Amino acid sequence: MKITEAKVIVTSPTRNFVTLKITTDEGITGIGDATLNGRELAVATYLSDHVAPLLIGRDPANIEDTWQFLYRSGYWRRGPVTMAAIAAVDMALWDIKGKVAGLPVYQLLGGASRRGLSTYGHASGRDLEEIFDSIRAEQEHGYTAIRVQSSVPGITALYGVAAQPQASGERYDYEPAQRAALPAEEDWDTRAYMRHIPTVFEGVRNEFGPEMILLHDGHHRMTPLQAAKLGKSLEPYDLFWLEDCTPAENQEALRLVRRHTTTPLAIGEVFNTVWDIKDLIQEQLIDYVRCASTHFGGISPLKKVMDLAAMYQIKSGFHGPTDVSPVGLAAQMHVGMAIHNFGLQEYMPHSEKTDAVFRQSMTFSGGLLHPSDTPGLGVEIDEDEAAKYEYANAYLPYNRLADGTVHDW
Ligand code: GCO
Ligand code: MG
Repeated sequence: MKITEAKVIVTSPTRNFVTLKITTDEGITGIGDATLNGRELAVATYLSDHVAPLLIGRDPANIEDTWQFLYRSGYWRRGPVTMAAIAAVDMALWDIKGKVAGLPVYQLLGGASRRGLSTYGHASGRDLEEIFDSIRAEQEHGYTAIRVQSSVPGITALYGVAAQPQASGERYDYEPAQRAALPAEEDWDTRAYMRHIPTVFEGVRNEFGPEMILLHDGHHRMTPLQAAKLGKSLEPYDLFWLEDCTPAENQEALRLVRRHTTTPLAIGEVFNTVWDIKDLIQEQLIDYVRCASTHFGGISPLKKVMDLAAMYQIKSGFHGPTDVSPVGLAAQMHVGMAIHNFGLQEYMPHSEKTDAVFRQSMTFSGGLLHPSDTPGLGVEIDEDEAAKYEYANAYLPYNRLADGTVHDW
């Protein structure tokens, strides 16, 4: 079998997605997600100008060889643009392999290690009452694990707090990237945040009791010492994880956090290769790997990093916001089904328009996701539907402190 076409499809059903579709001489097709929120066209160009011509004539069966060829022959390694492009190829080739074998991808990765994937949903609000309502709404959708984000007195805009009321009428008006000519400027005050967040979790525990699985995302904003302090002050509320407590480019910084708190730590959504996370794993400085198939080079490296993590009892907590397309989500669902050290999957349903473009076969019931037994990844792209939604420039926001200094967002 030979690859005859590699086509990049950019579509924007409520938000932008970049998808690679690979076609073979036997008519079998495979798709992969290459969406990089706010920088989508860079990956689209990388794929169409520099990768697609290299794929024509190759045997789609040789997934590992193609991955290594794209990684090494580019000479300029790593980085989100390169790795999202390689990820899309990797996913599309696993999709094709599954279709050829007549098996869902998780079967090719070793078979099912569980009935389905436990998920967490997202609750947020401006005050405790809104947060409680938001948690109850998530419970009604079947979630038993919930990430809680809250507004903070003294900060006007805050990451992860959905617009209230849900302006678009969609369940999650959460999308942080805005369709605008310039990125939105938000404000930030770490001391105000650190004072307020423990009171939120105290309130939530008092209202919902000890059983509920609770998570929180620090979104890269603290120094190691601040992160250590927040982790410690959250210990009484028994978080399942505290995510991205520091920016983590400096893996060693996590040693300090780890020395001071027993709050479990999750990191990795912006990581691109094993080199970004290897010290965190080998020194057991984290508990959950947040990497996403799309930004980590695809299914092949995600499976490998989880096998490394398994040696240290570190589990998965793959990144699953709506900017990971249904294809990227499917890719990591298959990995999550197969690995022994699965932890929890982030799951935020896509919009109705997105679901019409990407026809998914996965199921979500009783809080459990299942990728389905459809051969391949189990997602098909409807190109006519995709063509209805033109790309629209969108930027993620950024932060400034009170004195005007740019801060991590
Ligand atoms: C999460 C993430 C997202 C990111 C988004 C950026 O934990 O789900 O932090 O909300 O902000 O993916 O594009
Ligand atoms: Mg996050």
